[in-house]
Amino acid sequence: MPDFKQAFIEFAIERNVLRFGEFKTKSGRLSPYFFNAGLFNDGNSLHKLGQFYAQAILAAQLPLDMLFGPAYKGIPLVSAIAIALAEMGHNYAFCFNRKEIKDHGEGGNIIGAPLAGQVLIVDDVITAGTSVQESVDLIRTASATPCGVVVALDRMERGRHEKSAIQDVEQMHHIPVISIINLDNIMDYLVARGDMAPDLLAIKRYRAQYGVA
Ligand code: OMP
Repeated sequence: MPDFKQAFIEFAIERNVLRFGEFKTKSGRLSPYFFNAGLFNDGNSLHKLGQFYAQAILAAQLPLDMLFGPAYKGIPLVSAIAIALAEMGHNYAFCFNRKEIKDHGEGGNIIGAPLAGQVLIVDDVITAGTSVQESVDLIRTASATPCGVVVALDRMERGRHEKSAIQDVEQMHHIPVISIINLDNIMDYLVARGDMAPDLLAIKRYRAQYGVA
C-alpha cells in the first residue's frame, strides 16, 4: 500500500473519522465500520485532508479544468482541496451549489467560478452511489462536462444492482471515480496491525454480503 494511503488511514483513525463497531448506512446496511468525514473538524485536519485529496487527484492525472463541491459536505471539501492543489502548484477554479432556491441578489444556485469545461466532483464517501446523479445533472445543465468523481473512501459495495456502486456511476455517467483509500486498503491495514482480528472478521462477513471484488 502506498505510504500516503496508510498515513491517511492512521490519520482517520486518530481523528475518530474511521471507526469500527456497528453502524447503519444511508442505504440501510448494518456496517461494522463507518467513515464520518465531518469529524475532520478543525483547521489542521481540514488542511491535511485537502492535501490527501490533492495527492489522489494529481496521481489520477484526469483532464481537469475545475472542481465542484456539492452542498453541504462538498463545500468545505472543495475549498480545502483547491487550496491544497494551489499549494502544490495547480491553481484550479472551484464552485459549489446552494440547496435553497434564491430569487434575489445574484440569483442562481452556483457560487464561485461558473461551471465550465471538465469538472471534477468532490464527495466524501460512496456506498450505494445515490448522491452523484444530482451533481452530474447540475454540471450538464450548465453545459459543462463532468470528468470524474473523487471521494475519500470507496467502500467497494454493490450499488442498486449486482455491480459496484462505483461501476454504476462509471457506466451511467462515463466518468471515472477515484478515491484516497478503499476497503481493500483498510483491510490490509487491519491485517498488518494484527490486533483487530474481530473487526477484520466482521468486515469480511459484511463484504461477503454487500461487497464487490
Ligand atoms: P451513497 O449515497 O449511498 O453512496 O452513500 C454515501 C453517503 O453515505 C455519504 O455521503 C455519507 O452521508 C454516508 N456514509 C458515510 O459518510 N460514511 C460511511 O462509511 C457510510 C455512509 C453511508 O451511509 O453509506
